[in-house]
Amino acid sequence: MSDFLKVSRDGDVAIVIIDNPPVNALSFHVREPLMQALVELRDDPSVAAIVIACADRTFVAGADITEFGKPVQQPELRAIVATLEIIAKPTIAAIHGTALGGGLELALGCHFRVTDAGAKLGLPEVKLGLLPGGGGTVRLPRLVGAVKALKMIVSGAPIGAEEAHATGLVDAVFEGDLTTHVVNFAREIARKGGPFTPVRDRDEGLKATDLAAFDTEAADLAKKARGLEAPIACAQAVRNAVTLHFDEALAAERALFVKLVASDQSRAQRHLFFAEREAAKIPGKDFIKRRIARVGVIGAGTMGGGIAMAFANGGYPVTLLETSQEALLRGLATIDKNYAVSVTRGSLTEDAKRQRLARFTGSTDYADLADCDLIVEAVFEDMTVKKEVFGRLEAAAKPGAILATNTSYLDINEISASTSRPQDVLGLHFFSPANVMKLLEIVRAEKTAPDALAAVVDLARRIGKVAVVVGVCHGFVGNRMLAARGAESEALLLEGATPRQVDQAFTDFGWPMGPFQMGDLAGLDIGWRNRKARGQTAVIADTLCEQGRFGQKTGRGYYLYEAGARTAVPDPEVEALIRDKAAEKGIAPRAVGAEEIIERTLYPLVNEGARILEEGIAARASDIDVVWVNGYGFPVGKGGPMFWAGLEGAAKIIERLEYWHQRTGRQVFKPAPLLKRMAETGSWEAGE
Ligand code: T1G
Repeated sequence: MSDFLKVSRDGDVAIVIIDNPPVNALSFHVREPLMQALVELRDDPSVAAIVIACADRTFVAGADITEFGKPVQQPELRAIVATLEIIAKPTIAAIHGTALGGGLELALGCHFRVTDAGAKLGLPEVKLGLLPGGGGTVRLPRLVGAVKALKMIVSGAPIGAEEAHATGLVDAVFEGDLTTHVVNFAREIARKGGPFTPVRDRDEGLKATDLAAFDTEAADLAKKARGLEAPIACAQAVRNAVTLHFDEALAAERALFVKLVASDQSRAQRHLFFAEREAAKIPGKDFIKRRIARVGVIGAGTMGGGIAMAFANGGYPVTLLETSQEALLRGLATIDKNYAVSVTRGSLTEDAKRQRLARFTGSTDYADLADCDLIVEAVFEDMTVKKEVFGRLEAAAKPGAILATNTSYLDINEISASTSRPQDVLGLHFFSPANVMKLLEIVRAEKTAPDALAAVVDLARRIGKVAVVVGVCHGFVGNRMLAARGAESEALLLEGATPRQVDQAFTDFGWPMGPFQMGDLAGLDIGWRNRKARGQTAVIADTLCEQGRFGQKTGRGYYLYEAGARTAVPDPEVEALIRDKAAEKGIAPRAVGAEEIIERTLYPLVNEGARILEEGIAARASDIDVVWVNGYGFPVGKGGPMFWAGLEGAAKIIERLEYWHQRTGRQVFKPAPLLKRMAETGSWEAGE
């Protein structure tokens, strides 16, 4: 047939095997021979049944995302599915690995779906700012019911083989060799004879849909969309499947798909899909990664405990070291409590909790780190303390062990230079809570060995983190840019904005929360300690901290929080404090609009990003987007600050930065040369 598709025969059973590495995406060069094969096998009287399977590690993981935004080449997936589902002889999809997006839609075009035990099935298009465009919104509800389909399609989360079988999505789950099982299954079905009902005609289940309950569920899900169009479109399309005739609902799905695929939001989310994968690639030749089988963590406080959990959750045995037995037991108790909360919430089974806790070994003796391949220190953020720890580490750690610091700000070159093995030293900057936050800034120090770097980049994927390699500077990529945004947020308060107004502008923009609510959640004392260590000040934030207003943890910060509550209530005392500080500085309050708030906080963010690229602290503009989306809640529908700059228009950003630079004289507003070049060329490439 073709390099990407083979047809084999087992007697009267024909097996169509798609072979398009790495994930059997339905690229044009697969679709064309697939359509041809189906037509030939349909018309071949010696063929009693047709099986669709895939080579290598997975069933079809979807349409080819790289083809979106380009002229569509025929045949499209929906034409292939329409041809497939009216074939009179039985058709069976044999699913291993993942059947995602167009891959599941292809399988829904078959009369039957069988899987192996490890298979995962889902329609994740919403994560690309899309909805299933190959009939998934109309066929899936016919098998699993409208509400289940709604949840699967709006969340984009895959389900396992057992659940797929239980919900009627698949007809059988086989242990062992799937091909043998599916051929026997096909032969048996063919022997029993048809007629075989296409999924499109199986709408009895749909008729029983409680539309009121459906709409309630859809409304709940819509609340979480935060300005994203795709989740709303997904819910509408599934509702159409219930209320409209099949072909009408299919046409409506198409119209929604065509609209979304051309949208800035989908372009932004597709950008992030590839950006996350690009970020894990270290430019230069392939290295033999150092082997990491056992991990050590020094410090069982909030960060240390979370980091240790991240490794244990990823299947790694962890040695957790503390200075005293008491501190160690406190740390282990917190870890146990965190797991217990997950069990209570149903996101973890009791058995999984036991397995994870069994991976922990507590110690107060550095000698117990001797068999660790990687050791991460998460002790107090002070250079003297860090150097003391690294001094003891390099004596205890075995040759070739990677020594990592979790510092958020300190100079890792200085730490590494304080050891005799700088080639083993790097930064692993986790974000709090480290067992939850996906982002991991991997900091390459001047002498970090490439094989050590490659090993931790690989390890990050294995523990479910999104890794970005960055250089050494104050605050690396994320916190350095945050400082640029933070300074302006405070200035806006002094000039007349309230914390609520600033935060509202951010949530309207698509952030989960604004800078002041985020500050209260993280704890204002962290920034305070850091400013003091650097001899910097922030008049309002410092004053709040001097008054013991550290945020949620003290029940008051920029906002008031009822005991144990997370709802931020504006506090007139804070607004009065801000007015007093402004008066002391001779600043007369004025009206500050949302547009100005976004300009003065996000344009400097982009500008600082450009400086970071100029200095080579980040290898790609897209790396900065991955940092901000996965570590700081930058809205996915905007693609990250550097991608958003393209949507917003670099020329406009420069014009407004120059305006504010003129008015304030502040350096954060002085346009970076690379930003100017971006305005001329339309891409960040020029400076990379
Ligand atoms: N199209 C093109 N390239 C893809 C791809 C896809 N669908 N999926 C993966 N790749 C590339 C990826 O960029 C990387 O490339 C390599 O394959 C390995 O991927 C009409 C509209 C399947 C779970 O959203 O979730 O169908 O970096 O590193 O960790 O309704 O890939 O090596 O050059 O991620 O083992 C819907 C997307 C599409 C699933 C495997 N499908 N893929 O994870 O490998 S839209 C998806 C994944 C659609 C229809 C619609 C994951 C994976 P490179 P990887 P992995």
